[in-house]
Amino acid sequence: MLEKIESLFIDFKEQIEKVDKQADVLNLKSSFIGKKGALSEILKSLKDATPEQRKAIGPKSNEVKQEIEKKVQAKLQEIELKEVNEKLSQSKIDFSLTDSVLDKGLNVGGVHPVHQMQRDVEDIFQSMGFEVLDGPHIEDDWHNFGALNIPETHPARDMQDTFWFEDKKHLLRTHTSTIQVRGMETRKPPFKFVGPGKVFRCERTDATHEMCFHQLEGMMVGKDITVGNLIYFMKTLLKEIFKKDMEVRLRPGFFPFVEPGFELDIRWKKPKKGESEHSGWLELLPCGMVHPNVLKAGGIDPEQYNGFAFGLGLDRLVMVKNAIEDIRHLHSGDLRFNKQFSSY
Ligand code: FA5
Repeated sequence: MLEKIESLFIDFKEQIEKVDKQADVLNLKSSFIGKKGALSEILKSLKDATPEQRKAIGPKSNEVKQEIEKKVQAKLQEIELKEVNEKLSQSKIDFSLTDSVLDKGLNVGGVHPVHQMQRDVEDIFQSMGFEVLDGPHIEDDWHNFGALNIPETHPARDMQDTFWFEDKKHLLRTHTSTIQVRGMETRKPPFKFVGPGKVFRCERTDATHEMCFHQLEGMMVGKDITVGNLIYFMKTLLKEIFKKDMEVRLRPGFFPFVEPGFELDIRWKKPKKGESEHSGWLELLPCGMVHPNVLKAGGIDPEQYNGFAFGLGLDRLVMVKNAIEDIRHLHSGDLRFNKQFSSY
């Protein structure tokens, strides 16, 4: 039997050299190692072999099977490469275009600075063990408000001017805190995740406010989590982004979904002569300890678990990092602005 397996392999090697179509390779594979292939036929007489022979035949047939798999994969890749090269040789794309040609005025696309910032922040949190979650732009009342301890008549609904749909039940999410709710619904503690994305508010634009901007939500739930943990992650984030210690201040902040709640501001511009010491701060990163009602709404027992949450303004982070005076430049679509960023 051993000899039969060896000669089967030699036979396979000869035949695979002769095929040059994907379908033929796959047919050849199944005729040799498929369920009804030649190898299975040989192995049918394994029952008549002595225990000694079986000890040798088992590993040998596995080895041959693996070798055949490898050769099949290599052949399939070879055929695919040949096909791609043939297509390329007939295409009209000029692959000899060099950087110097591009310098002469051809426009190349690039990653938008806000998107680049989102990727950088995601990388930082992933390196600290956070998952990255997504959520829909169109939300219902429960995920945007109700589950976040903001019932229908609560005045906090007015803090974020909302674009409602005509049915008055759906809306464009006003914050990424919706991702908190969806994350809690699908996970069991302990967990930690971030959720970036676009958010929408029906508000007047100015140098620091857009109607459509980007946030990145973060949440960590487990046992005995403290404000100390929250501050550690916030400090690490800012240090990684700015590569230096930034001047920040933490002040009490009210959000119905956290208790206690904080506002983390970052020094943005130097105050000019005569300005108050509070000018030059930019509200960047509200955060706090998750309110027990929010945990309950997410199906988590607040007697056993607690956690922190934060909602970072990504556009504002890009502004501080690049000394951009007006947020409206970011989404103006003005290429003269976009081209100043290295990836363009
Ligand atoms: C919120 O949206 C809360 N959901 C954040 C939060 C999450 C708090 C978890 C506590 C726990 P706020 O409305 O302050 O909070 O927005 C968060 C950040 O988004 C702000 O600090 C700011 O950086 C940014 N931001 C808010 N409004 C705008 C706007 N109109 N244009 C650009 N950035 C904005």
